[in-house]
Amino acid sequence: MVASSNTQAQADVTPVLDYDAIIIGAGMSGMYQLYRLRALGLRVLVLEAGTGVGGTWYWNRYPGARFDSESYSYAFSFSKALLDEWDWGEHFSGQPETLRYLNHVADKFDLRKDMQFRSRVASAYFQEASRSWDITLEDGRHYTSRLMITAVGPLSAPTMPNIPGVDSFKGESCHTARWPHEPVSFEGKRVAVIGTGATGVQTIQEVAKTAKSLTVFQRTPNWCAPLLNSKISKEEMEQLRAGYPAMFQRCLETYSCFLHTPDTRGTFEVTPEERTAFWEKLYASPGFGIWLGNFKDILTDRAANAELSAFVANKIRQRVKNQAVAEKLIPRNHGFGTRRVPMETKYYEVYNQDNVQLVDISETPIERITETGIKTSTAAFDFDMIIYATGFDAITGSFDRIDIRGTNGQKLKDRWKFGPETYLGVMVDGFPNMMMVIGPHMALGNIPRSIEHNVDWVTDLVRYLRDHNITRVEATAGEVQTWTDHVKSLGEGLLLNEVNSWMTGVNTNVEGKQVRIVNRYSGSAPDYRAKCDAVAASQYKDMALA
Ligand code: NA7
Repeated sequence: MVASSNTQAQADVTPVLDYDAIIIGAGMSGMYQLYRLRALGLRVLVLEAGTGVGGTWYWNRYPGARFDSESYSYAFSFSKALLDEWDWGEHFSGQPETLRYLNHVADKFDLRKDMQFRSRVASAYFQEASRSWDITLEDGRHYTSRLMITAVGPLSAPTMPNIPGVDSFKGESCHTARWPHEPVSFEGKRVAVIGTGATGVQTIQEVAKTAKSLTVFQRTPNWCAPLLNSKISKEEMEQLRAGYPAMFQRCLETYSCFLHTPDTRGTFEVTPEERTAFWEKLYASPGFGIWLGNFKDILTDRAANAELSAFVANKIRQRVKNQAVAEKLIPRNHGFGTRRVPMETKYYEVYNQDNVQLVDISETPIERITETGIKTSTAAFDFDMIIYATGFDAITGSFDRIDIRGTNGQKLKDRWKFGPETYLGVMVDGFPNMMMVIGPHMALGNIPRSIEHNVDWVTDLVRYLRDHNITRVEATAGEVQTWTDHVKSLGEGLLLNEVNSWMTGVNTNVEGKQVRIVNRYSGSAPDYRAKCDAVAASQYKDMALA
């Protein structure tokens, strides 16, 4: 690494490395990490598999893809000039607008000059002798770097369903996270969607508008809630801009960095009438309020959760005309908010349309994909197009795809076989000079807010290493154990951790991922930041520096 006070003797033994830092991924994490490390004067390269910046917002260009969080609260906050010049068009911006924004950021800060696209990392091996990482791309190109910073995203390894015959379909088919860059028309087509998570819901409500027929294959219904998006007028944008300092400050203070934060009251501390009135208000308000701004105990108290679930179930019954269909859309195996709540725009009303059919594959499972469509246990359907909204090998999946080996050839994938083990979600013992931005055990919440803190923290650490001529940094086994135990203990008592979902690391399409694990930090973001800041203030005394 470029050192502030390198002596000639040190320079002689320092191996010639291609880079001081290689960042994997050009999503929001990688973009901001590049910006910060370049400002330190480091030689940095970003390796990105796609052909452009944006990460999640580059890949997920499926119809209807959009923010579920308020656009302005989800944007970068680090540059006043950027905040001053960017106007958001909608309260919950669609993917095209978000991708335009991220390209604007890349242009403004000239980020692309240190980025290499079409560069999927296949392996990364730590070399003890040179205290560096050897990083090889799928096409064989190879680089060396003192530091490796993963910015690979928690939801970036899409998974196709493990249904026999997936490759045999002769019509058009696509996973939502691999959607083509060219426009796709549904007009006159018989379309199938498999999957009813946040992605499936957004896709379904869009495809239903123009498809000749839409057949939704639902294995597990999810509790969805109205997004209530709207346009932002010029005057409103100016008001929002004037309120940025207060808004970002609020995000720093709330539990998960969202604008919404739990009500201080318990569900049963109010009368039934007050309760219903509060829920009616939340159901009629835009965004995640009904999930994250609800009574404080809805995600920990079973009775409270059941009461809220019953309220939302009735909303579904009111909105769907055919009551047999409504009952199929009401989740039975988990309570409201214990999985990621898909935000919807007239999703339930879609099932009142003549061109839309719901197939409950928990009753009649899909047996196989055929050349012409989908065969369930009771029927065969023909389609022109099959859309797979089947989700991701979440959080650790994006790491598993890369052959990462630390000291003594230890594989990260093996190390995390029974769940991730980390220090602050940023480092792992046995993997020196590797830092993770938005890795496992991180406070996800409002992710860009977490990214900014995470990147700033990593940048401070890198600056410290540079200023002290330190070329090897590693978390200790003891600290990794302590942090991992802490993260696990924070997850106890949360109803969310008792349910199968990507948030608990379960993916039926991935071998070895059928058992629930704790892969996210579920404490408060302010607590997380306080812990990280204390470590920095201690000058990283609990880490092994050499
Ligand atoms: P999710 O939330 O993991 O949803 C995936 C959906 O696909 C879900 O309904 C699954 O049913 C279904 N699925 C997965 N595999 C199969 C198979 N083999 N057969 C039938 N159905 C299947 O992913 P999303 O992309 O919607 O959302 C991920 C996150 O991205 C989201 O929470 C936001 O934070 C952004 P299941 O529920 O497993 O029965």
